[in-house]
Amino acid sequence: MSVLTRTAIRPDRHSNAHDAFARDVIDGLCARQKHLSAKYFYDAAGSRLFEEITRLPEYYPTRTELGILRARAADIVGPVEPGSVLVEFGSGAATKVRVLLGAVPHISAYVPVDISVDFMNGQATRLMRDFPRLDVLPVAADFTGPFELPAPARGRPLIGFFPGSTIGNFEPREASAFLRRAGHILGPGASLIVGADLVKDEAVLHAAYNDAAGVTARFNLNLLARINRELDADFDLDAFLHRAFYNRARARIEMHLVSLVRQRVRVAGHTIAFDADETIHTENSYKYTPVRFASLARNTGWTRRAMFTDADRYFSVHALIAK
Ligand code: SAH
Ligand code: AVI
Repeated sequence: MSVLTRTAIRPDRHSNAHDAFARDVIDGLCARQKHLSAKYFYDAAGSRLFEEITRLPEYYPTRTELGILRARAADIVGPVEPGSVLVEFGSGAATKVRVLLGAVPHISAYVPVDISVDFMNGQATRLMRDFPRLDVLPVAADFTGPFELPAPARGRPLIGFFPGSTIGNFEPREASAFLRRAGHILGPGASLIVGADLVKDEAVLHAAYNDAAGVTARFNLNLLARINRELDADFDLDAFLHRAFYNRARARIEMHLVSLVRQRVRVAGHTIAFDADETIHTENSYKYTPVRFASLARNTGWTRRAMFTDADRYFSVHALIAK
């Protein structure tokens, strides 16, 4: 099969994905507390900015989870039948999967699933070059809804992989819905490896989302730039400020964009009014305790086989099996 036939198809301006984006943005900006879904951070520019975030000294989750995977890959994946397929939800730069593939030779196919289609296709091409015997079968999908696995992956033993604490970007009820949906997609007998960031010292959390180089601020503001690019909007990026803080009562980092002045913005034919200091809530990043994550898994059709953490207990990797 050629590389081209293996890359996922990208939605265009007339697609359902574009219409859903426009609808969600207008609905969110018309709400009393203005909000935008964090899944829209990830156009090609947003994916590149997220990769920059993962290399920041303050952003401990990526290097900590990578450390856990490097130290314990074979134990984390557990027993693997020959011909097994690894399905990664929100594959991004597909860095962590390389550690699993290096340690577990029986995996014969990899299905990256991502909403950021161009970025995913680029990473899939690199992976095919580096692992020539691996079947790479990208799926362009929004995993908050149903989607199908590619035909060659069906009927084979499946291992789900959901690293990065992307699960933390869901509301608790969305996290439950996701874990149930993953159970249906992967089917009986499947296993699922989930990375979840842990509750910790507030100063460490605060710094991770307020880096000195301002990359997280650029990542947050790129959402407005994306809306300008794709929805004929006229956000002035200099009139909004990045704000991130830890909400202890809800055990989550909240990211907002603060309007510096009273202003009006045109978005897809609508006029949106902002007061000075009014915010758009753009992301939650929930932090778990090991106990709370175990109970989430148990209530959504999974049993925890094992949990792995680092020495500081900053991050957790959970190996789940379908009940
Ligand atoms: N797994 C990688 C990347 C995590 S960043 C890692 O651990 O480093 C989150 C990834 O999930 C991004 O690549 C983003 O494009 C993707 N993503 C976010 N919301 C999504 C959604 N609703 N459906 C599919 N992919 C999504
Ligand atoms: C992808 N996700 C788990 C990241 C997080 O930490 O919540 C996204 C991010 N937002 C700001 N920095 C990184």
